[in-house]
Amino acid sequence: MNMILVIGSTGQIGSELTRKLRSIYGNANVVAGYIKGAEPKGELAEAGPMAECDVTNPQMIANVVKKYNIDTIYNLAALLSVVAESKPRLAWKIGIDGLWNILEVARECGCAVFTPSSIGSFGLSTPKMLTPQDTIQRPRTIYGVSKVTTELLSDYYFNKYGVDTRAVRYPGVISYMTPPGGGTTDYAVDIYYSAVRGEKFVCPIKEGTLMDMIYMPDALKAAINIMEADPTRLVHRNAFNIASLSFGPETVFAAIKKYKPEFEMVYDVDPLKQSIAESWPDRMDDSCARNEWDWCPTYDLDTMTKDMLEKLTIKLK
Ligand code: AKB
Repeated sequence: MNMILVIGSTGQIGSELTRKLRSIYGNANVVAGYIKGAEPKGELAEAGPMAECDVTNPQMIANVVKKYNIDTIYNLAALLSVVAESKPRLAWKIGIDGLWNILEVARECGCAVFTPSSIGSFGLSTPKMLTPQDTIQRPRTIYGVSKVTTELLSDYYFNKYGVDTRAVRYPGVISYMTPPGGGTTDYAVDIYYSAVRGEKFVCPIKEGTLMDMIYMPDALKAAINIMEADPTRLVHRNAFNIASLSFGPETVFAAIKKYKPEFEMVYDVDPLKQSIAESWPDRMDDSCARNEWDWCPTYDLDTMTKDMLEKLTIKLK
């Protein structure tokens, strides 16, 4: 029987992952971990257990894990790339000191741990097209530095202590439920909101700037499938490239225009976001994930666009 703790359960990925895990493993078996000021509300709070679980407080993590007999931790606590640049110490404190606290509890209590990495773990010296699984990782953002460290620390705990750590490198995640906060790829979510609101979209990323993206249902599927994968097949662990979509602003704009012919977009490039975007891959090679745990995304740009527009139209009514 799985008993799961989602740390960061009210964030962009955490809120939807908690719901999905509850639908698979049962409401009572998934604890929504949160920090003060970001408490779960509505169905997330009512459907299953919830517990304050601040990654910077090791005793609090240990108490929650012991109280609920947790065997699997999904650690989604992190600052995204743009906001981390303005709060580098906090980004490190949450991303790395927090992960260390979780891994220590996992070592003591025998938990498996999922801590996502990102396309942000790559840098300018990484091959941009079909970025290999094992390649140069010299990012210049604090977000990237902390993601590479996340990967290494997670591997360290697996190799040294046998903690069952596994992860994926997330592309920009697109969803209609909880908005992302402070990422470089946020424009790919914001553009859908503008389209549904009937507003002109002001794009902060230059035409022709490719980045990997993924629709939320596929992002959730990746997190769950990697944790359920047969460990004897895993050559890699922290963290797998997962590719799904790769596009620049003009391509997602054209995909939306097919359903919203009146939609307009102009560019007003944000220098920080643009420089981060240019340091990330155009498209990752995800063949290791496909070979080692049968990764296969479901959505393409058109099916995602149709779904995003339909769901956001209902949500924003
Ligand atoms: C960000 O833009 O910071 C994130 C990411 C790609 O990791 N969405």
